[in-house]
This record gives sequence, C-alpha cells and structure tokens, in this order.
Amino acid sequence: MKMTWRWYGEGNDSITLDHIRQIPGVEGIVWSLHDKVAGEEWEFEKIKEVTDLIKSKGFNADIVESVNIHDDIKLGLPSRDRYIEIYIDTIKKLSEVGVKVICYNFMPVFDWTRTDLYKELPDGSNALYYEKNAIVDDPKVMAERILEGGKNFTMPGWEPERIAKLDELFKSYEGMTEEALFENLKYFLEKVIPVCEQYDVKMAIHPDDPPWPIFGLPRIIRSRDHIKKFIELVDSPYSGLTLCTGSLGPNLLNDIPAIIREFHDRIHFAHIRNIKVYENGDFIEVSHRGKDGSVDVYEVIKAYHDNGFDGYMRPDHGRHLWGEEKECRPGYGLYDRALGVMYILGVWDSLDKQKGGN
Ligand SMILES: [Mn+2]
Repeated sequence: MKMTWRWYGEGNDSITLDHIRQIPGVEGIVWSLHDKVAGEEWEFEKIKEVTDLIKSKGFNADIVESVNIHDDIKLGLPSRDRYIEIYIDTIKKLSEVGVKVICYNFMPVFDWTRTDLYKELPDGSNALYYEKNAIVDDPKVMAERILEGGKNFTMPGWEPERIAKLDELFKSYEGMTEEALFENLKYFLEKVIPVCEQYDVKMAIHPDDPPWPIFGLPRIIRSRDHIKKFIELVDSPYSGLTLCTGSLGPNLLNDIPAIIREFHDRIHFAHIRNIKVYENGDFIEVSHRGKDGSVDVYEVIKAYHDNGFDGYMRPDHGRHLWGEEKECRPGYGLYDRALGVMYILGVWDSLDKQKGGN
C-alpha cells in the first residue's frame, strides 16, 4: 500500500508540500490541474510544472484526482467524440510524466453534495454534514451555499462556470435513466481503456456521493451491484475503482469490507473516510477512528491488507480542528487528515506484524 495525500496546488490550498513532508508515511501527492473545467485541454507544460514541483519535494505524482468528464459524454451527445479525443490526449500526456492512476466520476451535473460544510460536532470541531430534509428543491440554492463555504478556493465539481448553466444542464438530463447513463459510460470506456492499456495508465471511477439519486438525477456507482455491473462494462484491469468508504458508507446496506474483498484486484485507489449515520439517515463526517462512526475502518483496512493491496490509499475528508476552518478548504484541513494517516498506518503496521512481517 502506498500512502498519499490530496493537495490542491500552490495558491489553491492552505497546506504546503513542506507541511505534508512532516506527516509520517506519505509517499505521494494526489494532484490535478484545478483551474481546468471538464472537457478542457491540459497543456503538457502545466502538467510538467506541477509534477516537477511535487517530485522535487520527494513525493511521487502517480495519481491525478480528477480529470473530469464533460457532461456531453455523460449525456451521450454527438459532441462527445471530440471530448473523448481531448481526454485521450490528456491520458497520453499524463503517462509521459509517469502518472499511473486517473480518478474520475460519472455523476450527472453534481459532484459530491452536502447541506452544511461546517456543522459543529460535540467536541467543538466541525465537519461536512448532509441533512436529508435540507436538500432544497432548487439546486441553485445549494450550489450557492457550497460556493460560499469554499471561500476563494476552486471547488471541484462546483465550478461557477458550470453552476451558471445549471438550468440548461438539468434540462439536458431530463429523462436520463440509469441504463442510459451506464451505456454512455460504456461508450466512453470502450474508447479510452485501450489507450490506457497501451500507455499503462489505470482509470479509477469514484463512487457517487451520497450513494442515492438526488434532484431526480440517476446515480450509478453506489452499491455492490452497481459496482459489479460497472466492472463488467469493460473487463480490463485498466478499468478500475477508487473505492471511497465515505461515499458508499451513508447507505448502511453497503457492506464495504465485503465489497473490497470481492473487487480488490480492480481497486487502484482507496479513499478512507469515516462518517456517522444518524437514525433518520442524515450523516456527518467524523474522525478516521472506527469507533467514532458507522464505517468499521479497521475491517476496511484489514480487507485491503488480507488481499495484499499494493495500490494507493489516502485519508479522505477530515474534520476541521483547532480553528483551521478559517483558512482551510472544507473537508481538507491539515490536522484531522494527518491523524487519519497515523490511524490507518497504525492499523496497517500492526496487521503487518501479526502476519510476521516488519
Ligand atoms: Mn472519496
């Protein structure tokens, strides 16, 4: 297992690479060109500049999260072929600097969704929160809330350019079914995966967050059965998963350790996050410690360890601690994620010892 850390780039993150160097065990930086909107070309010079900087601090730059997919691909419009060409061009450029895994998602219109970015926990820290009844009918109201909470940082999936076109976007998805969305994903993968095989870059789809349909839009990566169907769309190891415990976790019917054991050879990137699900179905992000939430984080890590997982892992979101919410990105503060790294590595190292390793 290779421990990594998501970093949003210079000037776009309150945390620096020098901070990250002091967290034990972090080998790689999960990066992206965060000023790019879906469908835009990625210039090689910009890719090289970011990855050179990351490597100069002693980290690998093996994972990109994310290269976002243009809505025309998700919608299956004739213009998708042009956007797929651009995507393929990006894959080739990324392979040139040694990128091994590209994380992406196939959620219509919205990426992740929350109703409160700074909900206070009993210990005085605060975290991202999802209240079912606070999902308002007008998605624009929610978009405004998220953009406001994001301060001046870019918010992946919530780019103002996209939000401005929300009405139009919703209209184009009218009548979209799960089946059609799967078909459009298959079309995309059939074009892209042969290139990935040739250039040795693995695609890793991120599950939908939260794991249920919102605003009447279908969501197709949210349970064991959906993942099974995805795996069979294009049966290549290069078409794999970013397994996110925080995204699958809010549906308590998802047995995450069992999902990891079943699909481990197609998981290229593991996101570890704990969430606490309340009786009414609302949920909040909590510390990585298993006992603090509804995800049995120990069993999750053990499922990876038992299967000799040698892919990439990162602590996903964390709470905001010790007042850091004033400057950090929502969900991406320094302290709780650093504690998360130590919890995950603590479990991992003790499992190594039990197996007789070192
Ligand atoms: Mn995640």
